[in-house]
Amino acid sequence: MKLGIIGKPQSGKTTVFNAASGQQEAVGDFSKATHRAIIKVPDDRLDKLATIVDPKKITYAEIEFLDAPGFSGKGKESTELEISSDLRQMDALMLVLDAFSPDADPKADMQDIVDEMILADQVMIETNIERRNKRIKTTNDKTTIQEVELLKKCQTHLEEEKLLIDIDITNDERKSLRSYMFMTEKPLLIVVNLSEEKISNASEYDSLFADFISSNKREMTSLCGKIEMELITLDNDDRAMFMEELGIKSPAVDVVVQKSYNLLGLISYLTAGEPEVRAWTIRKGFTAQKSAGVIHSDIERGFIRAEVIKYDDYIELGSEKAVKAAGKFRLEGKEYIVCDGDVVNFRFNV
Ligand SMILES: Nc1nc2c(ncn2[C@@H]2O[C@H](COP(=O)(O)OP(=O)(O)O)[C@@H](O)[C@H]2O)c(=O)[nH]1
Ligand SMILES: [Mg+2]
Repeated sequence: MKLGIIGKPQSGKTTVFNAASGQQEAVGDFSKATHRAIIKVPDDRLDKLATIVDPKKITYAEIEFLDAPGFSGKGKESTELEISSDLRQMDALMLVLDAFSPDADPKADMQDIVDEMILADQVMIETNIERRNKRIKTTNDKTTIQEVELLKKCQTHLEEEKLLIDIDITNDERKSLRSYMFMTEKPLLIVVNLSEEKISNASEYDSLFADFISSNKREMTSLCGKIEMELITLDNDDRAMFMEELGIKSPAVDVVVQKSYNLLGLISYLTAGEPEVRAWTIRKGFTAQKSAGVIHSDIERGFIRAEVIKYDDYIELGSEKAVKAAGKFRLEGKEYIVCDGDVVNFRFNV
């Protein structure tokens, strides 16, 4: 899964990127550099399982982060849209808002970025309608006519300053929109970037964005990017001490990653063997057979049964043997819907 970081210039995008990735890209500069990183999804369930299984290695789920410039932050006044095509490839967006400067106005900044996303989609639609109309003139192709109708529907929706996430269309129509990679069709995580002083009353921002995130596929969280960036450079002991001093329970970056995961409807199931304890990313609602395919298509094809232990049972009882003795070891068929945190072993035959 790919997450794109967007926001006004100087809102803390690269700071948050560094905090999440542990990279040390220059902050506070106006260069239009693009940064990429693969980030491990923190998951202490893997660490706990590892204490039981003692594996050779632990493999976390991964997310790709892209810190890409392109938004002017000028909202409707934007004249040149320079939104990088890389951003269009993202599965979800994280919008970083400046709430640390003395004259910060995160709500207004959010509106500006949303306006810019709407503008970008409008431009994309206009170009495509034009191109298709030309084709219709020569071919009178029926599918193309339908496509234009759908694009016009989107156009009207955007003119009302609404995001395409919320447009009321059929699933098939939504599928046919996918290839345009519209900016306003992506799930959006708002990240309010607080100053060091405001970190203790972060909740005051919750109400500010409550309305915006009440629709589906939108989430918010707040953090202090600057502190988070320092946290990630510390070793575990120092980090724990620093966090206690600041009254932070878990690094906010973990929350960011978790929330992006939820936004996309992603969950993980776990495998726990001696060679490796590992998290596997699936979509909510995947059957056991489909989930097996994430490991290898052979396991999906030759699926026989899934041996499933609930994570909590595994930890509480302390071993596979004890789980079996307690009658909590389950054999599930291919239609079983895998849950977040299921510890699974697939039986298969190829
Ligand atoms: N006080 C404070 N300053 C921050 C915070 N996050 C970023 N900054 C500062 O804001 C400036 C811009 O940050 P940067 O990450 O480069 O923003 P970008 O242009 O969006 O990538 C830098 O001088 C940062 O040190 C924060 O949480 N608190
Ligand atoms: Mg930057």
